[in-house]
Amino acid sequence: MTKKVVFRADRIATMVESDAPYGLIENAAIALDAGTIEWVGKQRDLPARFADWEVDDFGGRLITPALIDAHTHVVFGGNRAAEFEMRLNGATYEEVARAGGGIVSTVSATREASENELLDSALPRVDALLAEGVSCIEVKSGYGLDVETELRMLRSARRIQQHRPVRIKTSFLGAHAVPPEFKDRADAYIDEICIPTLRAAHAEGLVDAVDGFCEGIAFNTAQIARVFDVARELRLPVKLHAEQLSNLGGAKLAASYGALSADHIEYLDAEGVAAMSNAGTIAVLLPGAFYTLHETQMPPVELLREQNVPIALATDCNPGSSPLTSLLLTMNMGCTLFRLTPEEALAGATRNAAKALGLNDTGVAAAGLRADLAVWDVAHPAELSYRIGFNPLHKRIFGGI
Ligand code: DI6
Ligand code: FE
Repeated sequence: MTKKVVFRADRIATMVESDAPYGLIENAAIALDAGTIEWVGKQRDLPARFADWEVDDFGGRLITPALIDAHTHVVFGGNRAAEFEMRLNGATYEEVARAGGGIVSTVSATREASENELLDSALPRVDALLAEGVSCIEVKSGYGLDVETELRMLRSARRIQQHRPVRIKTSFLGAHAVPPEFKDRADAYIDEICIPTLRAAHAEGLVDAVDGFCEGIAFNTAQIARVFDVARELRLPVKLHAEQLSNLGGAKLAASYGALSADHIEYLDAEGVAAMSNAGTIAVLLPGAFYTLHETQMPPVELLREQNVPIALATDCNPGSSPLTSLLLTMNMGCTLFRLTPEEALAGATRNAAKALGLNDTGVAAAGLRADLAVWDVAHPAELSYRIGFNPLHKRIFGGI
């Protein structure tokens, strides 16, 4: 049951773009009614109409918008710990592949899993995110690579919100990898499986956005464009895994479709940044994959700043390149690995993460928006990015409760 309540705290980092760093308000109050923020400001300015509302005083704690994880693959079968161990015991890439490792092993495990099994195995990962104040998670398909399994992944993802107080946004990622049965026939896979599956998933109302993996080991820009043409026909927004391992011009292609985001982008060049800037495409940086893959090419953070491309940060939680379920650690990695400021890191996990999902009702603490908040046992918002592997969440507020 939602209720009318006024929270007080020494500080609210509203993350509203303003002259104040973090949109910070000291000696702050925030009024919530039926899951919506009614008012935010200084305690001494609280309008009289809130005077008789119940008050929750959080004292020296900090309130922020709830966090948003804008790029995950939390629904998948099995895990890849065995190949992680094999590699660290000296096995070569080929030996790992011959032992059935790599993305193909996750595809087999996902195909074998029922809808309930996929849901059950995703929930602990979701719980880890929620425990750090996350209110909204984007979840991709892409480990089925056949009609039935792609649909099953999306159905499982949508069902998460029946089991946990969280908002789920689903992205169709049929163009994630070429499945073994289509080896060397990527075009046929796009035409015979990926596009018909997208149409079926959309007809079932399972798709919020269409994603792809544009890379030498996945799909080229012409193949991605064929999928994006269908997305456009279905009036679905697009986003793209682009320039993760090389520069194929994926971000530029995505921008030409007005993409919500281009993600990874370590190898993005100035032309790609300019295209994203013109299209209003968000840069989603994924330091967990950078870390896991020992990547050394840094995303072009300075160019993104110069061209006013908003930067989001996400876990990329997946069994291969980023088995990461901490958005706070992701923020720390964004600062330490990519040299983001703590303010940029928090904006990346709130305001800009919302933009990367096309959501304008969340991501900042402002009147009229959803009452999704996090209350932290910290005095200053920089502490959220500064600590490594420590969770200072005091309370998560989802829809006002
Ligand atoms: N980029 C990645 O790093 C992952 N997917 C993607 O599009 C890899 C996924 C995996 O190895 O399971
Ligand atoms: Fe990803």
